[in-house]
Amino acid sequence: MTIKKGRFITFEGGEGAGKSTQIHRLANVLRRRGHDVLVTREPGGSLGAEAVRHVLLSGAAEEFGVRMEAMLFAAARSDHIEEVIRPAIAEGTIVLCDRFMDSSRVYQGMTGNLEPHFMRNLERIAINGMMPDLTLVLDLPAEIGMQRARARQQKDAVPDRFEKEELSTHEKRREAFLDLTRDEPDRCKRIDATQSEDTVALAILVAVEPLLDDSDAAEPAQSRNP
Ligand code: Z5A
Repeated sequence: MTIKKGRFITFEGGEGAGKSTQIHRLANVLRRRGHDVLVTREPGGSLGAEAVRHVLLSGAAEEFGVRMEAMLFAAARSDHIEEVIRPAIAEGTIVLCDRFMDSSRVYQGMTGNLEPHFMRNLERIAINGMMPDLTLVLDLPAEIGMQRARARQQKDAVPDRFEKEELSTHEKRREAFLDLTRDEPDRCKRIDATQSEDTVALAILVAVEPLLDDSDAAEPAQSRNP
């Protein structure tokens, strides 16, 4: 009997970078190839974490400070991992997650100015060994990402806790995500997200392929178009 290997792939980047779009495209390709795929997101992805998501994105926790927000993101992450991600991976599922620990490193650690040792300890406790096999950093100028996100929004939608921040803050985050691709090149791959959706999808598939063991899949590939 072969043991199917689960995989854990995370998508990171600024707002409007195309993470949700590309996760769903990749999930469709992998499912057509016969893989079990779970699409999930942070903050959220489990019952407990979805409850915390609302507290964080509505801005209800903002007045209690960035340290409190960081701990709430970590609590949500821990619940998400233990309730959803770890069990799925143990069953051989490919888990695709829209944001994960690198968002905490960038949003709370870097632009939130929290101390590195505090962030490292929080991350270690929250992820409890569940490191992504691959992290795809969708990179584009913050201004383009904001424009895309605004164009998608309903006319009277209110920007969330993080969307309303200054463009310069979003640009700093872009740089921090790029630093990750330089610091951890084996895990974190930069994807040029200014390109067309089809081109980005292809670049993502090229980055993911080495991780796949298609002998794990239930049936042969039917299509290679992402
Ligand atoms: N956060 C944090 O601070 N700490 C943490 O630990 C975690 C998160 C986990 C969650 O926001 C917020 O929480 C996030 C960071 C913080 N805040 N911000 N900002 P969210 O879940 O509500 O949203 P998001 O993660 O920022 O994603 P998004 O804004 O929804 O964008 P996206 O998923 O990357 O993009 P999209 O929805 O796929 O695409 C946006 C639009 O662009 C859409 O109309 C697409 O059709 C279009 N699009 C997509 N690709 C292309 C290309 N290639 N060309 C042209 N147009 C495109």
